[in-house]
Amino acid sequence: MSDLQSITDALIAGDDNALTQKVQDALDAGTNASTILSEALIAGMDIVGGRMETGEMFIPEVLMSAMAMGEAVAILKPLLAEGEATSAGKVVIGTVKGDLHDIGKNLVVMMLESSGFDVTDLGVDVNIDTFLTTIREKNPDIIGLSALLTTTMPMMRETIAQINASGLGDGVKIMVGGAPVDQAFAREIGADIYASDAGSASKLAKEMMHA
Ligand code: B1M
Repeated sequence: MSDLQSITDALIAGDDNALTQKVQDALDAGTNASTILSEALIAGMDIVGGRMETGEMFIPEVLMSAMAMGEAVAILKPLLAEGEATSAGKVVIGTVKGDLHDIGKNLVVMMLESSGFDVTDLGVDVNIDTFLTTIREKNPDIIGLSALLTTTMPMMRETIAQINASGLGDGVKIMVGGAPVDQAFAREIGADIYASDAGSASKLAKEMMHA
């Protein structure tokens, strides 16, 4: 069995000890950190999602996979980071109210930080007032909103509307992402940037800062 396949299997099994060991073994054998992330871990979470949909996996099992994924990503993080010294800009980011998914958002945070952004991560289930207060406090260049559920996409729209109504949106770029979000929806709700994955999120954020 290939290194990557055995990593995917340990992720699906939610076996954090086996997973972290296999990730370390693959790194020691010379496998690239971003290959492990995209081809074994993110690919594995897609399989978990499919099994969740068909009822082959239940929430506690999905949660174990998610927690194991977090531990594996922590091992890869320093290797994926470019570690730029100066701040590329300030970002306030969170998963919108009603939504508890944070694996993808955490990857976006990791990529932004490794590109030199100063990131304030508000976590999950972030209500609109928390966004508004933090924007006032931090004066960010970019606000990031993540949503993984079709049922929380309207909260993304509402959050942007309230940011704009408060006047705090002036001069700030809003970036959105998450599996059910696409470019058309982003445009419709008034977001400035849509990013389909963590890599393009940091690339587009950098481009936006130099625009
Ligand atoms: Co949830 N869940 N979940 N879940 N879950 C999905 C999203 C689902 C598609 C599974 C399925 O049915 N196939 C489905 C949504 C269906 C829909 O809305 N149409 C679903 C459901 C239904 C639910 C519950 C309602 C289940 C229930 O209770 N009956 C419940 C909701 C809880 C809530 O949020 N209120 C629920 C709960 C959970 C867990 C808690 C068990 C767990 C989350 C743990 C955690 O995040 N800490 C969980 C998980 C793990 C998933 C799946 C399996 C994996 C999500 C994930 O981490 N993917 C997911 C199925 C799937 O996506 N295949 C599913 C890997 C991650 C790297 O990708 O998050 O897409 P992703 O992030 C990418 C991009 O989207 C992008 O970059 C990231 C990295 O490349 N991106 C951004 C994300 N945010 C961005 C922000 C940006 C830019 C890019 O700018 C700011």
